[in-house]
Amino acid sequence: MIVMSIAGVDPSAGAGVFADLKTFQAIGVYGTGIVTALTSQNPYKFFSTQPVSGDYISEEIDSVLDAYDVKYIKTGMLYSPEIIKLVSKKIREYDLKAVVDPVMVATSGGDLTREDLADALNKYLLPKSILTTPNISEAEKLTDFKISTKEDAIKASEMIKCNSLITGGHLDGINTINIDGEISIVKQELIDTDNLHGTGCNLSAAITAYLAKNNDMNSSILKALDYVYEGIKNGNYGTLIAKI
Ligand code: PXL
Repeated sequence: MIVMSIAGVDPSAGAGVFADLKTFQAIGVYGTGIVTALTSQNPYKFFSTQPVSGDYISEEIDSVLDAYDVKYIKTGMLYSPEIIKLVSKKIREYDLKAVVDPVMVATSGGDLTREDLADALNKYLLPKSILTTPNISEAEKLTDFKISTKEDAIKASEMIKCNSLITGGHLDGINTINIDGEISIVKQELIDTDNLHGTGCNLSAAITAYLAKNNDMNSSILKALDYVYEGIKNGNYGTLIAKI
């Protein structure tokens, strides 16, 4: 089973395409990686971003899909509304099932985008996607609605334009899942750590890998939450041997 990540490169490989490939490997699917932008950063400091042109991203996607039969993809850092539009077009063209990590700013505060991407995500990408995995602040940006409680998260999930997992790292570990309008809550104990770089990337990559291994949406989400949780506990999700 071949999957694809469309995202930026973090050379320290905790986040971005390199991290996604490690997670794909750990869960046992073959990963391909489309680079939307280079960044120079490490888990503690963000230096700069060098975006790839839309035309070239398009060529990267075509070159892989010309040879490989890919059904499930994930998207991460898409950098600009132009790239969001282009990726939405490719999803339609190749009939891809996309899990969207609606990356807008880095945990480290780095410049992953120059513009407000929420409008473009809502207009072009989310309506064509099978799942999005915002954290609380991303969910707030997508819905223009402040989330302080579990009830708020549920309301926000009802406003988001596709199925969603709103992650609860900033809401007492309360993860809110909305699949076809059906809500479920999964609470995880918060782990006291400052090593959370790339957790969002690895979560959406893990969901994509589990889906590709024929798990349904709900069990893919539950297994991926578990995978990332174990990774945070061990301080290294990239090399974790997945529970499959
Ligand atoms: O986790 C958000 C993210 C996504 N993509 C890239 C990143 C980061 C955070 O640092 O570097 C490339």
